[in-house]
Amino acid sequence: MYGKKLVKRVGSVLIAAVIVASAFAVLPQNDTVKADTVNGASIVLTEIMYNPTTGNEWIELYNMGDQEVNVTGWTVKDDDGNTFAILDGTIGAYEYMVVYGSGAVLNNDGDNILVYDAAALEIINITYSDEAAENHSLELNENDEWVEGPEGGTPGMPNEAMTPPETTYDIAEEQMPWGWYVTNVTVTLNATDDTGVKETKYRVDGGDWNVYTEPFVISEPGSHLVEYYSV
Ligand SMILES: [Ca+2]
Ligand SMILES: [Ca+2]
Ligand SMILES: [Ca+2]
Repeated sequence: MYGKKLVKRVGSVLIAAVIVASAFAVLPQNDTVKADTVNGASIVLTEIMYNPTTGNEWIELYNMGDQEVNVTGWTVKDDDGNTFAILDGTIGAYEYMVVYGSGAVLNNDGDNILVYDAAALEIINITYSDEAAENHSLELNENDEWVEGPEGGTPGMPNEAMTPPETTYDIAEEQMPWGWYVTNVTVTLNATDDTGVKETKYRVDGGDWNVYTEPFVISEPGSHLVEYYSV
C-alpha cells in the first residue's frame, strides 16, 4: 500500500485582536509520510479514475509538502510502458493536480501506475485492483487503503474517504468586548477524529511548526496569528 496519512484541517486564530478561525484541508508535513514516497518527493497519488463512463481516465496528485513542486516534464506511465500523461506546471503546497490521460492506459481490471520526475527518477509506484464500479474512482483513505469513491470521484478535492481530525482552540482568558485581550493569552488546542489523532501542530506568526503538547502562552502585545492542524 502506498498511501499517505490524509486530509488535515488547518485552522487559524488571531490572538489579541478579533479571533478568526478558518479551516482548510491539507495533508501532513513530509516527515509523517516520507516512507511512502520515493526520492523524498512530496507528491502523492490520492485518487484514480480508471473506468469512466465518458471522458478521459484521470488521476489525482497531491502535494503534501509546504513547498510548491515543479512537475514539468514528469511522466505518468503504466507498467507496460504506455504513457498516460506528461505533466506541465507546478503543484502548490497542499494543492491537488488532476491529470487526464489520453486513450485507455489504466486497465479496468487493475494496473500499475508509475510516475517519474523530469530526471526519470521514480516518484510514485502503486498497484490497484478493480474495486470501484464503473465511473466511480478509487480513493485513498486515511488508513492508506484504496477504497471505492463516489460516482465521478472527487477530482481536485479532498477524498470522501478521508475524514480529517477536527481541531478546535480554547482561550481561557477573558476577551474584551472590542475583541482584544488585555492579559497574556493561553491557547489550548483539542483534536478529535474517529480513527485517532496522531499529533497536533501549531505555529505563531508564520514561524516554525511546533508539536502541540500543552497549552502555550502568547505574551507579546499586538496581533498574532496562530495556525494549527492535526493529523
Ligand atoms: Ca480504463
Ligand atoms: Ca495499462
Ligand atoms: Ca479527490
